[in-house]
Amino acid sequence: LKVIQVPTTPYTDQKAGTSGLRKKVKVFRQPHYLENFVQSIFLSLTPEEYQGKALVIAGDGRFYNDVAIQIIINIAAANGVHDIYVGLDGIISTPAASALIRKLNEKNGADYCVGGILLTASHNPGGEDEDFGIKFNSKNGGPALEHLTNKIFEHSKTITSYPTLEAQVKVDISTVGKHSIGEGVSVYVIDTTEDYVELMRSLFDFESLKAFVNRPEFKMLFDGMHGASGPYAQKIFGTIFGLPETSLLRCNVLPDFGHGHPDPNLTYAEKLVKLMGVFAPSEDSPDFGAACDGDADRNMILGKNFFVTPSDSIAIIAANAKAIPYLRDGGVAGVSRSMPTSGALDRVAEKLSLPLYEVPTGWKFFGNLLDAGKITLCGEESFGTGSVHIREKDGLWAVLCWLSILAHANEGNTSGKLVSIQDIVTKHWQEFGRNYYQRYDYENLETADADKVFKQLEHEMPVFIAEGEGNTAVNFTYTDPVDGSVSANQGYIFRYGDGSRFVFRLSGTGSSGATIRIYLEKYARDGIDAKAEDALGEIAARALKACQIEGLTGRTKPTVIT
Ligand code: VG1
Ligand code: CO
Repeated sequence: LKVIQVPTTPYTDQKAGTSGLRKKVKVFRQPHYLENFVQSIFLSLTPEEYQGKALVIAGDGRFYNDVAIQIIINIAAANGVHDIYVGLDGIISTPAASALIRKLNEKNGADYCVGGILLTASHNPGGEDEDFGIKFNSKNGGPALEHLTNKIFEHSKTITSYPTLEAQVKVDISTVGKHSIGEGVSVYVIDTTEDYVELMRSLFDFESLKAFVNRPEFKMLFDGMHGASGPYAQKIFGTIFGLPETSLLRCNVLPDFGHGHPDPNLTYAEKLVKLMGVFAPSEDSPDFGAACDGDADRNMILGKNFFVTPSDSIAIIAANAKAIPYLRDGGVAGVSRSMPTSGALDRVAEKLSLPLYEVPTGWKFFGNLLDAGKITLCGEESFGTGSVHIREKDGLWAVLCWLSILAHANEGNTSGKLVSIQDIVTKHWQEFGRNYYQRYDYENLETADADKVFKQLEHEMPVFIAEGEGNTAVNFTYTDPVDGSVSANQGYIFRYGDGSRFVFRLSGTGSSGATIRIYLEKYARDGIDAKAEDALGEIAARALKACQIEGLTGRTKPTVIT
């Protein structure tokens, strides 16, 4: 294989956000833009880590995936990577990629697979005029830690050339099998649904779940949002559980997600939300509904006429671990949530005497805790839930957890009326109290306006502190208990004496402008039946006053409320 060095000039904007580099497709199409970033990944590793080793290239199926995969195959081979794993048609969901990296290293020795390059912009829209994304996951299957993403950024600013194959190869990724590209270098095109299904089968009781979902009084809907979860969902819910095709919505992967915004929330999964009767209750609504995002790591859980907040979801999974076979058998060592995620999980941890860790936003921060065995379950308010089985959040895993909890709650129930998702959540609130919760997103603001909002918040901190006994206001800094690394500037927390709070953060996943997120939370031991927006009314008003967002940005209301 003859390798050539291609001269290039650096870009200055390749700094990873919360989860990799996300930009418009047209940005990635600039000369050498993708190549520079990919080579910067290699430059940030030592040659011993990848030469003669394996690399996974995953993708969520979005526009430009196919082109990018071929470019990366050529650069990886030129860098001396020996075995390259690519998904059939280029598709490997983010959780399946994490699982694959881990499995390759379990099977072939821990240093076999250096990690994976994941081509995804997750829940961001796809298509020629929309977003593309790329991130590196390390050999534990988890997103690269900050010291590594910082290194990649540094290299991207100084890169002068990258290697690639003189005779560019183009691998047929539509056929499963081993494609030799010369001198022992191979591209393995694999269908990862098999491996992923086997992993799920090892965690859950598929037999009892199958029996449960086929009960005549039970009806469920799954919405793949035309993202990467589709093929996996079809296999588990369709082929194995035998659900009818009418239960599986949008499970075909489309490069533009059918012009949709593949983010499973109350705004963007609008059709499912309607069918489930969340805003217009009906006796005929199905019993269970779920959706995943573009790369299948996020999940939304719905019951009959009911929405489960992600913050409650992780708390309830933790509280019901006995309903989930591998958690029942293996136990739960500890739990973790991202800072803006509600304290519902804290209540469970307290009651069950489990260690609880509060980390900054972004799944990478759970990695060390999971690797060190300090936690078993973790979650984020942004529809992310996961466990120690991989190092990414896992949408379908969360759906299987909830089906297990439902099945368990209905064991021996022959009344003809199922214990519902709402019953389970209500019972949880009765036992632990309720953390009312809402998130306001102000998307795509002018960056300068967003800066003004944060300046204003700094002025407001002492005002808020003086306002009430026990009030605090801080800019969140995290020290990783495993490696001692410090991450500063992770969001402004305004906390009342009773633990209620509002939090401000700048999003790190957008591809243009700035997005401000406001997180509102109020804990109620009793009085659990209010509407979230009512219970949070006062806190919302105080938060809006604190940030003056309307005056400073001209926005009269959030783009999305979840
Ligand atoms: C958002 C969420 C965060 C999540 C991240 C990646 O980040 O808030 O909780 O980990 O997306 O999720 P930000 O910086 O925009 O708030 V995904 O499914 O896009 O990988
Ligand atoms: Co995602």
